[in-house]
Amino acid sequence: MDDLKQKYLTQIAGAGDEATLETIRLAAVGKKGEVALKMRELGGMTPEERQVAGPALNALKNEINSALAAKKAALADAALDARLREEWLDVTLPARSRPRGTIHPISQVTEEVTAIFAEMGFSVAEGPRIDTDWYNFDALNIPGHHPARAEMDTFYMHRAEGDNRPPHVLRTHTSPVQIRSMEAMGAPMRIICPGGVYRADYDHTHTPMFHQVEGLAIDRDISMANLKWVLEEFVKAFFEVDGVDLRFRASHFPFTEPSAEVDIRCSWEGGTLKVGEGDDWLEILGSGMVHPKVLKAGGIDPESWQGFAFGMGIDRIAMLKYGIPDLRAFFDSDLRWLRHYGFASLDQPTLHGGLSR
Ligand code: 2NL
Repeated sequence: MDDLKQKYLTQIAGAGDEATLETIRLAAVGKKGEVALKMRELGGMTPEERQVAGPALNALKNEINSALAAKKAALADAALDARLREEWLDVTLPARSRPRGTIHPISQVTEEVTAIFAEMGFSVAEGPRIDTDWYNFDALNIPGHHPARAEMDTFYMHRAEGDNRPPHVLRTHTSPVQIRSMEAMGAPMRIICPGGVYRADYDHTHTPMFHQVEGLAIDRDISMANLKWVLEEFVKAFFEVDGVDLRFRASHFPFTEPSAEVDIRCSWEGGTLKVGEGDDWLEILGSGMVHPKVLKAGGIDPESWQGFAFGMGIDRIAMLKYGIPDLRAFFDSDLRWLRHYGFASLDQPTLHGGLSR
């Protein structure tokens, strides 16, 4: 029995894998293994012999079984250690050697405009791109017969027959967000609303989706003087110049009274724009005092509160500031164009750190 024990414990110790271990197990303690054969011999023994041999064989069987289990566990441990040594990944390594994407000029300019107005106490408001014709038109004092409401300028959402909900449109400006903000915040308030807007128009200078930023300040005793100062600060900061002349030209919008279009002094020497010098004028935005009817539509009492508002095209001021010649390229998703006109992804525009660098 000692020979048997020695033989199998040595074999188990030397086994290099689970298959070998299984072969040893069958030969030693399997149904037809050597220990089973020995057990069969118990029948031919005297009771005295059996009393010694029986427990000894059982002990042998147990010892071999525990040696097998211990070896099996040791082999599994070794296999896991080997895998852990082989299969590793340094998660602290950068996934790519450098960022491949760039910030689109529209995103960059939106961030720049936001940073400038944030410094003057304006927060950013957002709203749905699909809105009712009441928020997009009626609340802004744009009557039913106004040409801007005509089918050709506005994308109307399809309505199934019998649908009684109010007509919905793709917003043609961000003004509906300002009406919703008036309802939600009440006076006083200072917000800008940047975002995509839609008009059914497509040629060299128009795309059916483009971007606008509108601003709205409501308080007691707000006047055109406040508007003028805010816009002057904005233009200087945005074009990164120390001084600029603004020209307010009387104009007309249904939602402001009085209304003014704003030009900035500039020169186009050698085809590049210089803001703040020269004898040319460049129109960059529309503005005015919020029409009393519009304040009322937003739930604000025009007897107690006044406001100024303005709107400008983000795509247009991006083209002017960064010398981008073709509007339609903005929406082509051409990687070469994006690498050329895009901005580094980790530089946040701030007034103190520099807007564009
Ligand atoms: C332009 C002119 C403008 C506004 C937008 C506005 C919004 C509310 C009330 C009053 Cl809720 N006004 N927005 C005012 C004047 C001009 O945009 O040329 N945009 C590109």
